[in-house]
Amino acid sequence: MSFASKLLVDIHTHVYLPRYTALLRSRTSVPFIRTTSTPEGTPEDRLLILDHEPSGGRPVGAQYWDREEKLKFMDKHGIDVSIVSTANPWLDFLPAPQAQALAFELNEDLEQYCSTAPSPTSHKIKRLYGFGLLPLVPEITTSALVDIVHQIGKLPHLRGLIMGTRGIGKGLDDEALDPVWAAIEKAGLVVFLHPHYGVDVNAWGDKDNGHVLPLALGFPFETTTAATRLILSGIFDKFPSLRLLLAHSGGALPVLSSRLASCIDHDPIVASRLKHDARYYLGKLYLDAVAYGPEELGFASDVISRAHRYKTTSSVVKGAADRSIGSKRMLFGTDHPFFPPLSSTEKWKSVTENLEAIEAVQGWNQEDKDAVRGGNAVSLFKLENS
Ligand code: 5CU
Repeated sequence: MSFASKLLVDIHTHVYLPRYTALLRSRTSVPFIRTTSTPEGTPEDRLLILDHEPSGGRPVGAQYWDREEKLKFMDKHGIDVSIVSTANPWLDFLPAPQAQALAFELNEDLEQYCSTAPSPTSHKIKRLYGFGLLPLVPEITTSALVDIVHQIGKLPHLRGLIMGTRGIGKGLDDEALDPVWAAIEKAGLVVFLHPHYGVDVNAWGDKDNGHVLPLALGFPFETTTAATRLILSGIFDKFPSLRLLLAHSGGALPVLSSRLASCIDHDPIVASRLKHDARYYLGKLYLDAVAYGPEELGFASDVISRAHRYKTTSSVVKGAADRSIGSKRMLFGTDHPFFPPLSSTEKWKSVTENLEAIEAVQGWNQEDKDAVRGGNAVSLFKLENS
């Protein structure tokens, strides 16, 4: 058993870099950070990133921008390596020229954030790597996007890029993005697809449920829709080596993939568009293991395991799929610094729950669990090629 295959690697962990935080502080409309006062009169920073953020935003502090805090969090939870990404809403709200300039600067900043962190001297793998970002906003040119892909590809600690669901205004299945996907595939970068917009807090009802509905359901449904659009656009037929990692274990896509296949079969516009049954494409995906429960992780890995059977057939193949196959495409994450505990605890429940879930998946052996905790990330992000 190699040393690297035993590492704990967090692939879903965010930061607002200082340059981005300064931008949020300079704004007065969402997204922004404002300083208010607690009832006791202490100044408090609050973050508003969603349009209907409950209770005037949430408290925000050094956990969101200070690298020391990230490293302390990692130490506290035994996390060896983090692949850090800028948190939503990235550059979505900016005009194209500003988004383009800022993407370039933030990618350089993130490289610096990772490369200057103290790292173990005993082996090549560093403590911090990153996902860069693209200026995916309306009116940006394709060549500007491709230039930023090339920039990210050359920064040694950036191993992928994080992407929201809007594309340049017409979603991710917009053919104008084809040169961007081609450049990403060629550079061997992993795309981390992450939600921001969710569904309206008031969808189908009126009661105040805090942040629960947009986060628990809206976020994953947004990812489900965007990833499904990509599948329907034939992205994996056009770019078969593209590596797409979905946040929150792919949302509802695993449980809906057979229904998706059936709807495609019955739809005159789409039925002949794809080379394979829709379930085949689930096997091309990577999913984070941020699902908080062993049954959900086990189910998602079953769906991925099953996918290879659909390479040549579109009929249902009987018998249970081998869960281990799917485990090779699932990767531990924490969502830090989101989901802080409401009262002080030694460890964050959002971390321990995800680790316990991995440990408890029926049908995953020790090797599968180690792979999900870190081994898969070491291979996917080529962490041994430092
Ligand atoms: O709590 C939240 O709003 C979030 C968020 O915005 N982004 C994220 O990655 N996790 C939780």
